[in-house]
Amino acid sequence: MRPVVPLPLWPLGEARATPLAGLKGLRFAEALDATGRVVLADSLDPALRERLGRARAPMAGLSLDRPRLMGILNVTPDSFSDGGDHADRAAAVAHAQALLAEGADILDIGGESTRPGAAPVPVEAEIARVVPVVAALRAAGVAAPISVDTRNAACAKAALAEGADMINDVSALSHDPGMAEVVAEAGVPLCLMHAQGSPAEMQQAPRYDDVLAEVYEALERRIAAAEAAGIDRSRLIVDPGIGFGKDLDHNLTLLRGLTAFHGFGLPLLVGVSRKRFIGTIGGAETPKDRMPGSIAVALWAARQGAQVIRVHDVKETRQALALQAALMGNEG
Ligand code: 9MG
Repeated sequence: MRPVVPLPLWPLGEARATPLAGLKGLRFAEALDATGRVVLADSLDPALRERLGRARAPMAGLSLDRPRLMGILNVTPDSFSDGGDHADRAAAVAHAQALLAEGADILDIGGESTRPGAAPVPVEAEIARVVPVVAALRAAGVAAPISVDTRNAACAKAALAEGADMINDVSALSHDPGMAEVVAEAGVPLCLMHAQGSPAEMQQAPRYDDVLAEVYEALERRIAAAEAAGIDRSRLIVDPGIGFGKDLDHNLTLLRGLTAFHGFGLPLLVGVSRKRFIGTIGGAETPKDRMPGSIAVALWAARQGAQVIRVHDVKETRQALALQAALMGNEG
C-alpha cells in the first residue's frame, strides 16, 4: 500500500503544525494518504505521526537536527587508488581532508564502484583500497566520522578495526550473509539502501508497479531483517537508493514522495550527486558537469527533510544549503 506522504511546510511552518523528521523548523499540516488524497496531519494514526516527527538519534556522533553532508571519497581505479599505492593513498587522504575543510560532516569511503554496469571487485582488492586510507586518516589525526561504502563483511570488519564509524551497505545486508553480524557486534550505524538488482545489471530493465510503495515495503523488510540479526533499530539509516535499479521516472517519483520515508522514524540518507538522471534532464553527459543539477536536487532533498545528503561537491552544496536555510529562517 502507498505510504503516507507528508507535505512539508516551509518557511518555518506553522508553530502549531506537526514536527517532521526531527529537523529544526520543518513541519507539516497536511499529507497525501494511500489514495493520494490530501488529509490533515491531525487525522493520521498517532503512532505514525510520532515516528514522522520524532528527533532522530545522532549518527556516528552527529546530531541530526539539521541536514548533514556526507562527502564522497571513491578509492577506485577511476579515481585514486589501484590497490594500496602510497602516492594514491596520500592523494586520497588529501582529498578527504579537503572535503572536510569544505564542510563535509562525514566521509563515505568506497573501494568498489557501484555505478550501473560495474563489475564486482574481489574483496581483497576492496580491502587493499579502503582500509589503508581509513588507517592513514586516523593516523593523520582526522577525527571526523568515517562511513565505509561496502557490501562485504570482511571489508567492513577491517575498516571498523582501523577506526571507521559506520557502514553504508548499498545491498541493505542482502549481498554478504556475514555483514549483519559484523555490524551488530560493532554496534555501529548502518545505512540500508534500496536497490533492485546488483550494480552489474540493475539498470537493464528496472520495473515496479508502484515504485514508492515497493521501495518503502522493501526497506521495511530490510529493517526487520537487520533487527532480527541483532542490529539495534536506533542504529539504522534508510535510503531509497536513487539510481539503483530505477529509471528516470522512478527516481522522480521517489524524490517527490521522499517524505514518506520519514514514516520509519529513522534518519533518511539521499544520494543523487552527479547521477545519470541529472545528466539526462540537465543535458550533461559528463558526470563532472552535473554539479548544478546535483545541487538543485540536494536542496530539494533537504527541504523534504533528508538528514544526510551524500555529495561529491561539498563546498558548493554547503553554500547552497546555507542560503536555503537562511531563506527558510533556519541556521542551516
Ligand atoms: C555508494 N552509493 C552511491 N550512491 C549512493 C546512494 O544514493 N546512497 C548510498 N547510501 N550509497 C550510495
